[in-house]
Amino acid sequence: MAVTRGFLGRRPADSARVPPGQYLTRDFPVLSAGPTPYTRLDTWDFTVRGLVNRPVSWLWQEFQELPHEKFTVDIHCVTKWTKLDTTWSGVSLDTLLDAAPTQASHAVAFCDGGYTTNVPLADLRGGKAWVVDEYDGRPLDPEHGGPARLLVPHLYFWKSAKWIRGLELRAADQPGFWEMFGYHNYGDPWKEQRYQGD
Ligand SMILES: Nc1nc2c(c(=O)[nH]1)N[C@H]1C(S)=C(S)[C@@H](COP(=O)(O)O)O[C@H]1N2
Ligand SMILES: [Mo]
Repeated sequence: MAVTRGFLGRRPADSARVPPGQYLTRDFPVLSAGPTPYTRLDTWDFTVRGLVNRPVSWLWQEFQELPHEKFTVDIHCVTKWTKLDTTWSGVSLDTLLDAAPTQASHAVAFCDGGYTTNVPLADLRGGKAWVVDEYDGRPLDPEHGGPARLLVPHLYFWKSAKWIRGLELRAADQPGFWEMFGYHNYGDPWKEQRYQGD
C-alpha cells in the first residue's frame, strides 16, 4: 500500500496540541507593549544577578560560544493564537543557571525597554527554557525579540520576554509587567490561566 509523505508527515493529533480556548495560526503575530528597542551587539550582554554570590555576565560573543540547541516547540499566546512546530536555536537556561549557583526560587526576566516577567526557577530548568537568538534558521528579528529572547514554551507567550538582558534571581516571587496588570501569575495554557483568578 502506498503511503504518501503528506500522510506520514501529518501529526494525527494536531488538535490535541491546541490548548483550550486557543485557535491555530500559521502567521507569527507581533505583540509588544512598547516600541522595538535596537541594541547594538557590541554593548549587549546577558546577566544573571540577584541572589547569587556574584553576578555572571556574557558578552554577545561569549554568549555565541555557549552550546546552542536547535529545537521545535508549540507556542501559545494569551490573545488565543497557537502556532505549532516553531523552530529555534538558543542556549538552554540550564547552561546559564549552572554558572550562577543560587538558593533562589524565582526569577524575574529583565529586558531592553523595561519589560519584566516572573517565572519560577523550576520552570526554567530541566530543558524547558532557552535564551534564543535564531528563529527558523535565521537571526531573530528585532520585532520578535532579537537579538535574543527568553523562550518558555510551556507557559503563555508573554513569559517569553523579548530583548532579554538577564535574570534577577529572588528568594520570593514578584510579579512582572503583565502580571501586575492582571495577567495570571503562572500562565499555564493547558489550565487556561490567562488572568488572575483563572
Ligand atoms: N520585552 C517584551 N517582551 C515581550 C512582550 C513585550 O511587550 N515586551 N510581549 C509579550 C507578549 S504579551 C507576547 S504574546 C509575546 C509576543 O511575541 P512575538 O511578538 O514574537 O509574537 O512576547 C512577549 N514578550
Ligand atoms: Mo501576549
